[in-house]
Amino acid sequence: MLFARVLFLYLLGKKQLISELEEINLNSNLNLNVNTMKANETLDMNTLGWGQRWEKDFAELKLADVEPARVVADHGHKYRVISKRGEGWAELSGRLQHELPDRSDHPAVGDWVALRYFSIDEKDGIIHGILPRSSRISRRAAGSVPSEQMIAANVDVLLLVAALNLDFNLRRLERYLVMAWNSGASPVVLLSKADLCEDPEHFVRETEQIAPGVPVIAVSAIEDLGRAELEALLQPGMTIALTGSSGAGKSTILNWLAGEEVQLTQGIREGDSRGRHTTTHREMFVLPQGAVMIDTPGMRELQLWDDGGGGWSEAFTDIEELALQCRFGDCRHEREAGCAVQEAVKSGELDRKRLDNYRKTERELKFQASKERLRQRNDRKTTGKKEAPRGKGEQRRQLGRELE
Ligand SMILES: Nc1nc2c(ncn2[C@@H]2O[C@H](COP(=O)(O)OP(=O)(O)OP(=O)(O)O)[C@@H](O)[C@H]2O)c(=O)[nH]1
Ligand SMILES: [Mg+2]
Ligand SMILES: [Zn+2]
Repeated sequence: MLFARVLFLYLLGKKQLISELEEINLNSNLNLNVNTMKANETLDMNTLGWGQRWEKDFAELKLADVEPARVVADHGHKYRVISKRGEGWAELSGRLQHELPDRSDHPAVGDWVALRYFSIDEKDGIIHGILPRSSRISRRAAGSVPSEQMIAANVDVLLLVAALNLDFNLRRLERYLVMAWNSGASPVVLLSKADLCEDPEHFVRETEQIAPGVPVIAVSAIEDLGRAELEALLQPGMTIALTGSSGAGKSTILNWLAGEEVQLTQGIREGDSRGRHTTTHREMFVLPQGAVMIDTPGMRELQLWDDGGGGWSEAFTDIEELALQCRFGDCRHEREAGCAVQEAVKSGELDRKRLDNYRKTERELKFQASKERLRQRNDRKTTGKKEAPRGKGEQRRQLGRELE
């Protein structure tokens, strides 16, 4: 009796899911011929970035009747996923919804999931497991309580796109670099629309100053500039994501590299060079060069998220290196004698605005971390749960150790 009831609810839920999904009626947005696949034909998951590093974690889920699938678009509670059968729709199992109260633990674009198909000839199904993430691109969600909003998962290289027009702003780029260093992905700065700029090399040098150890490439999709440097990053199996302000030219870069219009683009506003928020959700594409690329919507203002892993300070290694030469170990770089940081500001080696931004970021993230700790403590009081899992910074160090 109970079984019949469960089966009924399951079928009802499934029917509802499918009718809602049909309404959305999206085009296939992948550069893979998933729509022309013949019966019994299967996709090679390696083209989507699958490989040995995922197989072990997948086996450890110990789930029966599941196949690996990758989330390629996030439509709120429904996901577009690609598995060996091609592209389909998926929803998170009721059990996982219950076990994962934090929205940031729900599937995000780029995630590898364990998919159980509805039937032997369908591509749609239910997600019963999510593999641990190798990196997490995230920001702070809107709202007074600090919480994490996922932008993309399992990204190897994060392209920070900033246009060389009136909207160009080094301080904003610094914030994007903090996000990148917090994520576990390797950052690369793309200075886009180089055709609009008299001297792109000047901006490349300026950007290099605030992005120690990060490659900076000037590109123009219109004039096909910087293609070779960019294509060198597009190795098969790699996952690359685009982020940056609205109108920076992210989707244009994707189309340029894909060699066709896979993503919609739109003119920016006259006057302030701001974008119109054309891309509205994150989507993943396979490029002809073999890499997987994730396009994301531009953000109005980037609110940083930090889990306390401390990765963010890697965005300011120049200041941290200077600080090592301060006379006092606990120097706050204000008015202390023998402060190497203040000396560098005086000599012009370090821009004061960069030091200000470093301080501002530190304050912002410390404040956020203390609020987050308070929230976790309160949560533990009510749920009786143990300490939260390790932060990204620690995860990345762990990954580094494993690769050594
Ligand atoms: N001159 C010039 N214009 C460009 C270049 N790349 C993009 N654009 C223009 O910039 C505008 C915005 O481009 P999009 O690619 O839609 O920008 P986006 O970053 O995806 O914006 P959102 O989806 O809103 O986040 C469009 O009008 C593009 O034609 C370029 O290399 N040179
Ligand atoms: Mg876009
Ligand atoms: Zn100092």
